[in-house]
Amino acid sequence: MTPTTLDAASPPEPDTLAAFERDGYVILRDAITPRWREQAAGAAMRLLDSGRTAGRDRSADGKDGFRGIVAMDDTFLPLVANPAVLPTLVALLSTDLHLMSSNLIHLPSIPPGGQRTIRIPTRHGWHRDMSAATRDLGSETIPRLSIKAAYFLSDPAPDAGITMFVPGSHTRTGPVTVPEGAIDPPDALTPDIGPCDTVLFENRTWHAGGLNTSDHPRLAIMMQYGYRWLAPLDDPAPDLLQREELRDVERQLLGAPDRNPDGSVTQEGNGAKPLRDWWNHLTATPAHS
Ligand SMILES: O=C(O)CCC(=O)C(=O)O
Repeated sequence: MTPTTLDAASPPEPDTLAAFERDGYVILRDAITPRWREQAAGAAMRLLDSGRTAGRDRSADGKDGFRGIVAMDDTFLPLVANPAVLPTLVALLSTDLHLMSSNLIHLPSIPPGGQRTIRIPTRHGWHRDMSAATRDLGSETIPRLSIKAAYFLSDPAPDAGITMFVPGSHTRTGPVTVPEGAIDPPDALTPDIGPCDTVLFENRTWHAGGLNTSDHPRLAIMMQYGYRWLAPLDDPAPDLLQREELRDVERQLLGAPDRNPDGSVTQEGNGAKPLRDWWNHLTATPAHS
């Protein structure tokens, strides 16, 4: 059964971790409830229908969305420390984590015969995340730095434009090859996910938003977690951190710095104590790194 609280969480299955290590992505089944998903879809549409410009992320081919949604509507807050996902993230990265971005993406459906400007052979859209880090460190040596948990709030039908992946591409050093005239590498696939599942993938895994021809917009949330020493991508939300009802683990993930309760500076890395304590309570297995 899906754990609903951090205290009820269990360590990840070895098969889950092995699949991620092999493929660079893995599906976690039933990571959210149908009820929460419905509420989140409503909250997402309210944001998209609003005139809000702060954090707005509009891009090519009618894509719309926001970065930093956990600070925009409390409906999204339970995703921050989702007990169905957090153990796998910690096992694959470490306890020294924070949330780098909470990103809502609205991908419209392409009408039959509609002209596209992305997902065409000259602009196929396949990429790795963290392109600046990859540029600085080099594509041969860039390590796993972050993992995204992708949730889909609209029907994840095969024609809905669910995020596609090239399995195993996280350990390749060169770019993926898209045959001339095509828009996908031959080994690309769309994960077989259900409405309440999430798919985790890392910064090195080659991926692209699929083609949405379903006649309905595709609504996705990408929660990106990375090491605390990496800069967040969302606007700072200092008010959120002050919320009394937050648990320490959530506060860490939302960016609490290395400080003592009185505000004085503590040793570098001490800000990861909440996740460290939680993990040590969960399992005797050391977290990654
Ligand atoms: O919209 C999608 O499915 C892909 C999003 C994406 O490429 C990303 O979050 O890096």
